[in-house]
Amino acid sequence: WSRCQMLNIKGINTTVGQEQQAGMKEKQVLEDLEMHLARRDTEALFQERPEGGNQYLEDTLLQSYLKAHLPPKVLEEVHQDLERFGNHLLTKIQPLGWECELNPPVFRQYDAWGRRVDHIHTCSAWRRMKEISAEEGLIAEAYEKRYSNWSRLYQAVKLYLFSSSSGGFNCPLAMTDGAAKVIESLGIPGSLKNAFDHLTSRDPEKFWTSGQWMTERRGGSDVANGTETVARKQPDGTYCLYGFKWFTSAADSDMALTLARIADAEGQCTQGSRGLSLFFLRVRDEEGKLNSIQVQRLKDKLGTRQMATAELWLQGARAELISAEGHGVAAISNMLNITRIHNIIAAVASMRRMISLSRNYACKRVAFGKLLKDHPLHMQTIARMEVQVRGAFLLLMEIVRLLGLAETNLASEQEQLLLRLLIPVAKLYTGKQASAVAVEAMESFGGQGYMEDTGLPVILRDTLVLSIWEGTTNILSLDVLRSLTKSQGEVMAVLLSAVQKKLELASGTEELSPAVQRTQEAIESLRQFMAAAGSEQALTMELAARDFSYSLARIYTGRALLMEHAARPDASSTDVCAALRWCNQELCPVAVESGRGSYGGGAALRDSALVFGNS
Ligand code: UCC
Repeated sequence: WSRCQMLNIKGINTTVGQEQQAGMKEKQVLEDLEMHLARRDTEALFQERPEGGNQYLEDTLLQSYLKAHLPPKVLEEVHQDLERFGNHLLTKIQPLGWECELNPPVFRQYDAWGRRVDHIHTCSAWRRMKEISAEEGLIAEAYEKRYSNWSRLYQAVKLYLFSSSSGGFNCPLAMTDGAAKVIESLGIPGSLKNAFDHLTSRDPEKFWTSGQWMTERRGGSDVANGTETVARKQPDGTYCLYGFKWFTSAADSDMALTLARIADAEGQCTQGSRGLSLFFLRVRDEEGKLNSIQVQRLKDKLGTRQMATAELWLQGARAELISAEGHGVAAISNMLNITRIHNIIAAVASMRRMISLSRNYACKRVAFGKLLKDHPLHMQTIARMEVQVRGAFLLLMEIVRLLGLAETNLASEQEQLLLRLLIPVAKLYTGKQASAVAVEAMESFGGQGYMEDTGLPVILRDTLVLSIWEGTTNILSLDVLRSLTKSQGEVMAVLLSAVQKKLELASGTEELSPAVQRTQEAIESLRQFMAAAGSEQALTMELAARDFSYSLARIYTGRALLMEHAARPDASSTDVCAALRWCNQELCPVAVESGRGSYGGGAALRDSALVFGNS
């Protein structure tokens, strides 16, 4: 029956008397089918792969931002370098990044003769990334300050382009930058001059990377109570560190900054935050021997597998005290703020990469008789992601612009306060955005997005960590409150007045008026919430911290950044469209939730009942 059916499908009539002829035709059809299947075997590519080009040249928002902000002379030089770097990324660095993914680090504890070696073997592509980082000045640029306050922004742009091709090398770079920043903020003391020179070197032979060893067995968020490592003073003034560092990223680094509690003559340590001091140490000596450190094992992580994260026993590791005693957290917060900015860079970069690939695929993939780009619903989905990444990108640029001003003593007190507030706000917001966008973009490839060898799942996996390390969303929401408390609320006044000023600027552009209006309404709601929250208990503010931080991120991004960009005389219709679309979302979730009484009396009990199902 099926044979007849097959022949009928092919239009062959099998009436009596024609069997012989039909038999020949049948043979022919079967041969055709076989041929077709055989050809499919040899045709490896039956869908075109999405491809990116020169990331810099393809990124119109980045180019228009640089054009709008950089002095012409700086722009000219930077443009040339970024165009070259974009080509370098495409032809050389991206393939190396993929090699890093395929050859994750391997840990060998003993050699063939039973000697303990604790060797972390990294692939040649990973080691090449280190050289490239030096050659490209990915850390040096920020410290040489060739372009004064614009150097930091320029460095961030290079890191943004590098990030999603770096095969995870953006992680050691984040900590290296953080360590250089700590040393710089200490005034580059003589004993750390050598380390600073290595961290900021453009010479691949000389360049060092740094670790940031903060997390111990009791966890990574509550550093004040979780740090057990003890520092014992030595006759020469150095210290020996004893403890267990539970999560040390880029464990192949040359040096590290870490926290420990100094033991007094009786061996007693001060507990809590005030007992923590900051130390510098080399991981290995000149002969490559570990500094009284044992590697217990490498972590088995969901993502960032290209990078060796280890558990380390410090068994008397020689270290130098570099903060005032008991001021370790405040000292390392300089590092944290830099690594948090790198986290924002990685978040924006991964969103940009996923959307670029999705956009490219939409121009190649045919479904239901036409290209994906001609399906309005598909394009609406990509457009929504594009608005997200645009907002996040401008928020990132705002932060590194402010950081550049602060580092060249050009920032006002208000700008410094704004920077302190925006770092946790942007880190927590973009960390969440990036995962959501990566999942959405993955879906835009259909089943192919789920295939390991397309490289897309790698981007998703590596993005998921961005809301976890360097402070989870809730920890950073509390950090937002910390910055408010420390400035006695002044930072909010600064933020709101900055928003107001920019809104006035945007009011001159007729098309932006709906967005201006929505932002005004959101600011008013935020003000009302703040006024009411002032008389509430601390618990109310704690419960509101996450929604409050989201509100700041959405209002500031919508105002500042998307509207300011769209109000430029040479703004494109896309810039205007992005600002309007951004303001179509709920800009002030904290007001909505407070209207529902979600933070009011008994909120914590209600939440607990909801979670545990108690009546
Ligand atoms: O290590 C990790 C993995 C490494 C991987 C790195 C890769 C990065 C790649 C990025 C992209 C590719 S993850 C480590 C994760 N751990 C954290 O991020 C820590 C999370 N926990 C916190 O942030 C907490 O809030 C703590 C530790 C800061 C809380 O400590 P305390 O001691 O309880 O907090 P205090 O008492 O409020 O703050 C102590 C001092 C205060 O200064 P003083 O003493 O002068 O009044 C604070 O103002 O520290 C100051 N401070 C800050 N200053 C605290 N936070 C900050 C801040 N963010 N900026 C400025």
